[in-house]
Amino acid sequence: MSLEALIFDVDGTLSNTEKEGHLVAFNLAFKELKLDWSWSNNLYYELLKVTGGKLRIKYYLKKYKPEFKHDDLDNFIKSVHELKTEIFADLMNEGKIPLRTGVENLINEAREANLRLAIATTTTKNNVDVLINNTLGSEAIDWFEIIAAGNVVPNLKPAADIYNYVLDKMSIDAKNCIAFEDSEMGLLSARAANLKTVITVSEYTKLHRFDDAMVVLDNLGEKNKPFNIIKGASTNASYVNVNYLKELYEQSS
Ligand code: XBP
Ligand code: MG
Repeated sequence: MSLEALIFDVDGTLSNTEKEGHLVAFNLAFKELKLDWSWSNNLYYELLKVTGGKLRIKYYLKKYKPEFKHDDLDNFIKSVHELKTEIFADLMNEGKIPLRTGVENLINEAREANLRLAIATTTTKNNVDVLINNTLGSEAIDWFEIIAAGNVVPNLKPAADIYNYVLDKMSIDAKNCIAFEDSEMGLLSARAANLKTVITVSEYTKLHRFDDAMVVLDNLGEKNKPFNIIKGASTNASYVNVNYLKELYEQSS
């Protein structure tokens, strides 16, 4: 048994896209459509319990705008979400939303070590493309063998579907992979697909439960910016590199 592949979540894991990206894009879309919906940071913290933008809007309407009526609600939500996705791409193309600490270094090291790379996310595929394009560059899309985005499977995270889809497409066994997640929903999804998982908490997920992770870190760390271990075995490593992943992998095998 050996480590062969790394599978990354996107929102909150590769980049802090929620606060500066998705939340801003939702609110700008509502404004452009003259809807009196406005999501505060606190409200968004709650709304993030629902994965997937369209389902999140639906949940919001049911709970906070029960008086809102539309003849074809699902299609209306779809159109609001399409506008939100366009606005999100514009924000990404402004280049203001960077990758999280250590992500680029880990991806580069993993490529040098010939580890296979993939993405398993709830977000819309175009959001992944613009993020990768604006941070790692236009060729980086091809570094990922599979980019699986939420709507290719029937059930979003915390269901295992998106991870199982990736494993199936890569024809790889879960036990040869490590997943990277930032949220409890993501961890549940990865674990349901039997994946060993590294957690890097984000602003919105600090208080989540991560019972079943290999390790819980505040971020991936870099050479001169060590990570802090929130939960897990101590190590001589100060940032996540391939050697440290192998160490974690051996410990949990
Ligand atoms: C991410 C999400 C996404 C984004 C919005 O969850 O829940 O819904 O917030 O993206 P995870 P869309 O990181 O666990 O995959 O609006 O494109 O759905
Ligand atoms: Mg996430």
